[in-house]
Amino acid sequence: MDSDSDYEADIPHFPRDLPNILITGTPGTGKTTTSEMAAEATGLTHINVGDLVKAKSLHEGLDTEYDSYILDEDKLIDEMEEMMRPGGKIVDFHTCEIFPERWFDLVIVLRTDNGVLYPRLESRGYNAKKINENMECEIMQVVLEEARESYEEQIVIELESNSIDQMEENVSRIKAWMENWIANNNNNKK
Ligand code: DAT
Repeated sequence: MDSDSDYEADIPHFPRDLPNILITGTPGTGKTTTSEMAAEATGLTHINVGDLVKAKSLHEGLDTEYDSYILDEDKLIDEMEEMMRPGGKIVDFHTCEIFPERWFDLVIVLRTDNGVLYPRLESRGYNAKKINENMECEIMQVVLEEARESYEEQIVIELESNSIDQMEENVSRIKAWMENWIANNNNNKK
């Protein structure tokens, strides 16, 4: 990760008219639902990275123990680079440290209480090992720590995602943040 940051420093930020937002968090915290609602509210385009990985075979096969794909990170980054360049994307993925820092203007980490997350994961039909792994990930704040290590502190925002009300509130905040970003961006161009 550190070597990535050094490398990042040499790459210019591409100017973009619309921001790119990353919505990340442990599986089950509400990334896809929130991203879909935020895309609807803002007009930005939702990229579900998990779906993209499957659709374009950006993986090295299935990890049968965890019943999940083994990501081919280089292929994924190459695939997404052109999509990200013009801005206007909401990227939804359960890990955040693999992406170039320069892609994102805002990184949202969704958080869910244990007692709420467990039944969400159960109802997905995950096996016990996968449920425990994800519960531990959330309890240890793994994704939040990753986000704080991978992106500038001021662009990383932690949001609670336990209830529908909180989800709606989160979408409103994303929309307000985007409008603010656009206004600032246009002012800077004048
Ligand atoms: P993720 O994309 O992080 O894996 P999801 O959006 O697929 O999560 O949501 C998993 C399930 O939990 C889905 O049935 C919707 C529900 N859910 C997610 N966030 C919620 C929230 N804040 N309030 C109520 N239900 C939520």
